[in-house]
Amino acid sequence: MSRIALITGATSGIGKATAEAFAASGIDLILCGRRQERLDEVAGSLSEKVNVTTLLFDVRDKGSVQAMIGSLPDHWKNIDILINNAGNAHGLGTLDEGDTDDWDAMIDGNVKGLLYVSKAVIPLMLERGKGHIVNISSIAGKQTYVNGAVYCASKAAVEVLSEGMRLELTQHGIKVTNVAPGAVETEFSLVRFKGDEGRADKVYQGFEPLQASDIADAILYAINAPARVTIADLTILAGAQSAATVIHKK
Ligand code: NDP
Ligand code: 8X3
Repeated sequence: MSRIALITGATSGIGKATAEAFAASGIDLILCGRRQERLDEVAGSLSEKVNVTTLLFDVRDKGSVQAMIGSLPDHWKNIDILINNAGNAHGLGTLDEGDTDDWDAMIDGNVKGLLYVSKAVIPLMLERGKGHIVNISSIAGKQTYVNGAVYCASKAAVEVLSEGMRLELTQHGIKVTNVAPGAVETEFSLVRFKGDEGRADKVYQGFEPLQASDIADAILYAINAPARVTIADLTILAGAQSAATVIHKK
């Protein structure tokens, strides 16, 4: 029987690439995001390979998270793999000049949203005595950088939550993997810089950034490890990157 994965943030970047990699491996998909058109597009192309369903919700809305995941038909509630990927950075600047709406978006989405989705899915895994949760953190969760305090704090929280989840869930047959990517060329910088394409493009110039498919490959490795192996933590940097903000550009 094929496995079922629920992926948040499946409309773009790492989440979308993970959906593609999972479909190629025969894993059925519950794709989540806030843009129905994008969800339909991804579902349309992947449903030729595997069974796909979509859920439209904002991870920050706990009522909607519970209601949408709760509304899945019984078969789809047999979630084997949860990819907690939805998230973004909003803005890059000092705390004194920071926009509190940006802080809310990062803390509410990257931290509380991940918790709300996990709270909806963990009981389903506990009932079955198996599962695998992959949390997408960041190198920013391990190394704080100038002007990134709130985003870095939100990802540091993901690192801690991965550890906390592993402590709680390993005894119940549920694995937890924390994935911390470096610079991946996605819509991440476009969102961070509020649609400023020039500024977003500049982030990835002068070196070869990671592609979303590189992270998807690592996730696939973690979820396909034998039962005796838990891949607890993966940090994946670009080839030219030696730390969060140290990138050797040409
Ligand atoms: P993208 O902007 O390309 O994708 C972000 C995804 O998250 C989209 O599918 C978006 O879907 C979804 N999303 C964002 N906010 C919400 C929300 N409130 N509710 C529901 N879905 C939401 O960026 P990436 O693919 O790069 O980002 C994916 C994850 O990887 C994030 O957690 C990010 O922090 C992390 N990361 C990214 C790195 C990078 O360099 N790109 C490096 C390290 C970590 P929609 O808009 O349809 O809701
Ligand atoms: C995204 C990578 O280092 O730009 O998490 O914050 S970074």
